[in-house]
This record gives sequence, structure tokens and C-alpha cells, in this order.
Amino acid sequence: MTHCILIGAPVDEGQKRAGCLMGPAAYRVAGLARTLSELGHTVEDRGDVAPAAGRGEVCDNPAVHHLPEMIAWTEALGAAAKSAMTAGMPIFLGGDHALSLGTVSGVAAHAAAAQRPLFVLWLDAHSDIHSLMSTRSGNIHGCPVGYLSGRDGFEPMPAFPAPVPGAQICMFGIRSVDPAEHAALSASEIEVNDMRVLDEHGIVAPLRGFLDRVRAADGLLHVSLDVDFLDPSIAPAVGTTVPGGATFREAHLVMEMLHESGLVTSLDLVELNPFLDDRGQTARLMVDLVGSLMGRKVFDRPTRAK
Ligand code: HAR
Ligand code: MN
Ligand code: MN
Ligand code: MN
Repeated sequence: MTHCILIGAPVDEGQKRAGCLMGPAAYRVAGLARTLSELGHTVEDRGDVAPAAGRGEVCDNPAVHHLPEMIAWTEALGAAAKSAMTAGMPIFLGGDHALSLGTVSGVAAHAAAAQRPLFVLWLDAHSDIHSLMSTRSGNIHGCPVGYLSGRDGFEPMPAFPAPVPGAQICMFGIRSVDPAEHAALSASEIEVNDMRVLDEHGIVAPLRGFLDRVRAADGLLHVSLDVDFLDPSIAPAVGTTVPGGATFREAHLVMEMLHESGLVTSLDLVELNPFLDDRGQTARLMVDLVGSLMGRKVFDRPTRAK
């Protein structure tokens, strides 16, 4: 049994297509709390985080927008994440992916205090490893991994801390990488499992390899689940659909393996744009995936190999 702490993060400023701010409400409507309590967990909904007003920070890339707002979100979500980690397992209801700047740094602060390494599993079509200077869209949701991993060649941005070494980050589902991101990924120690890896090897062996590393290091594990990890045919409610994503069963299998590992200590649900959804199907799929992550099984065979 886990104490699940729901934290709404209605961040919409990391990209330009309005709607992600409705994500937390959509997860609540889709029955996230009920799903968790039916699995035997306790649930505490801390409501939505509200950031302070932005302070007018600027950067040299004129494309970048909403930087002061994202700095304020990072501070507020970092504090919420750190405090929730002492009480249970935070589940952050996004909000676009820029929110991970805050959630991961708060979780990392907790891990540092506990003297345990933090690992991050990034489930996404995109690598999100831009800097404020390399991004051409100016959308900060394309930058969180860049800052969290302390990518080289950045203007220092103390408001976006770099708490997770690249060697402790693993990506699955990748199929849209800009040239500047490609260079950054190549120079990093991040483990990149693009869709080609999943096509060739399936998801089980590479994921097991990563989970074994987390376990061997006695690490904490933060999972950041972007809706566009999933194929758009099953998850249309996202502003940046990319064909060729994870199937329904691949996604559930990832979640089932994560449950069996017992390693996951925090979770982001990001990029859901309910305005683009088809009768709630994407919100419901995301809730069902959380159900699998938290122990729902089709058939509970006690002897199934771990
Ligand atoms: N790489 C592109 C950019 O920087 C697209 C980023 C899209 N990111 C997300 N989150 N949707 O993964 O604009
Ligand atoms: Mn705006
Ligand atoms: Mn993303
Ligand atoms: Mn994405």
C-alpha cells in the first residue's frame, strides 16, 4: 500500500497551444483518485499548485516566452515536490512538460537529503534537451532535460537547477529529435532508447537493464510520462503528436514492470491537453496506465517471473 499524493500542476506556459492547464481537472474527472483507492492505496489530493508572480527575468533568445512564469512554477513545484516526498509518493498532474523542471528538482532535493541517487525514466516522443539558447520554438517544455541534466554549453540559469547526472536518466519512446538536441544527446551519458530500439528488442530487455541499474545503486526513481510517448491513434489529446509511438500493450507493460520493480517513488503525468481529447479517451488511458503502475493486473499469477 502506498500513500499517493496528487498535486495539480496546471502549467500551460511551456508551449503555445492552450489547454494543458485543464489537465489536472481531467485526471480528477477521469477517476484517478478512485482508481488508486480501489487498488488499496491511500490518496491525498493536495489541489493545484499556484506559482508566485513572475519577476521579469529575460534571456537572449527572443523566441523564448514565459520565462518568468516558468521560473516561478519551478520554485513552487520544487517546494511542493520536496515536501510531498517526505509523506508519500507524489503524482503530478500536468500541465506541459516544463513542469518537470520543478518536480524533478524538488524530488532530487529530497533524494540528496536521503543520500540516495535519483534516477529519471523519461517516457516521451521527444528528448526535451534544448537550452534556452538552442530552442527555436522558444517553448520551454522542450528544455527540461537540458537543464535537469546540466547539459554543456548553456548560459547558466540558476533558477533551473541541474540535479540529475545524465548517466542516471533513461529515455524510451524517442522519435522526434531536433539537430541541436541530437548533438546534446550524443555528448551526454543519457541512455536513449528510441522507437527503433523498441522495434528491434521490445521494451522488456532494455527496461529491465535500466531498472537493474537503479536497484543496484539503491536509487529513487522518478517517472516522467509524456502523453506523446503513446501512439496518437490511442492518445490524441496532445499538442505535439508524433506517429509511431508506444502501443496500448507496450505502455501497459512498461507500467506493469515498473510496478513489479517496486522502485518508483514519484511520477509526472504531462502534456495532456483535454481540449484536444476525444470524449476523455486519453485522460482515461493515462489513468489506466497509472492503475497498472500502481498494481492493477489482468490476472494475478503468483508464480509469474519477475
Ligand atoms: N523539440 C521541439 C521543440 O523544442 C519539440 C518539443 C516538443 N516537446 C514536447 N514535450 N512536446 O516532449 O520545440
Ligand atoms: Mn500564455
Ligand atoms: Mn516531453
Ligand atoms: Mn513529448
